[in-house]
Amino acid sequence: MWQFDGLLTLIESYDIITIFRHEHPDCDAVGSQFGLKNWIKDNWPQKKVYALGVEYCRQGHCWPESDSCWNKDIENSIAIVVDTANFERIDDHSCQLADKIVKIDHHPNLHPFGNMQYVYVDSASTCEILADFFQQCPEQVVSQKTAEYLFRGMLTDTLSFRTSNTTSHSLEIAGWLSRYGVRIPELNRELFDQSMENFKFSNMLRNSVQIREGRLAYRIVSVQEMEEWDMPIREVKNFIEEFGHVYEFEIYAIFCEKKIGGKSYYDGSLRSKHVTINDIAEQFHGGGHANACGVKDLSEEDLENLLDKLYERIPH
Ligand SMILES: [Mn+2]
Repeated sequence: MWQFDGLLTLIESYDIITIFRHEHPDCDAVGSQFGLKNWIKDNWPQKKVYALGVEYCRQGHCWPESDSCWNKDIENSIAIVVDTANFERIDDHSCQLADKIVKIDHHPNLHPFGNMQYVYVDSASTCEILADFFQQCPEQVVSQKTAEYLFRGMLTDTLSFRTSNTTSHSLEIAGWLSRYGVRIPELNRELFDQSMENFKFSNMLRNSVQIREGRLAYRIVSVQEMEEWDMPIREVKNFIEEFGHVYEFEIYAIFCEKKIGGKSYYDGSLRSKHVTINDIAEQFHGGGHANACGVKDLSEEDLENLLDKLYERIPH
């Protein structure tokens, strides 16, 4: 159980609450945003609550549209920023206009910001932290809608409770949320079923994956392939889990080519089953969680270096 000293009082004392999330939002970012918005609206219907941000989430069909509001409203609001490790990553920097900023997150707190912070890195998702907070507010109601928003974020950030940071607490919280009528099979299908086009693209990736000594699997996707398949970089990266279910692969990665001034550079997503790799990612303009992180702007030489370092990290 985590500490939320002052958070409830803070929410109660503001008439306007703005909720921000990170750019390229995933379902944990949007789920915690709408879960919090809905919970506040259910319990204090007179408050104005805005879920802000301009970019779309990949599973856009699961979520309401973002709100928009006047700067005047932001100025009078408390801004709650969810699932966002550093200030630069916030989708919409107008949060700095707010009277106070609160950070609620589960990423390593390397770049603290805000007047108050509730950062719990042992949580598998930000939605798990919020659910824990709601559980500690017995006076307030939790609707099915709120529970389902949070459940979606938990499901996606833990890949259906399969990641190494899934704990008994994650499952207890999920169990507690499911009491409020979470439609478990429907949510899973909605989040994880794919289109036929994506099915074909993933087959192509699987068939052409590169494997080093059976332990490190990766695929470099060229600009030309992304054009042919009409797949932007941020979508391609989501296919990394296609390599995540092979006994032999300890580390797996996907890299996307981009052309800058006629030269090729690469952005990548990295995953490992057990070994820590985020310290390696940090050497290549990246970072993230111990077993799930990213790198960017790699030259071809950087890419080779990175692959060597990742391979060396695997116990043989
Ligand atoms: Mn998250």
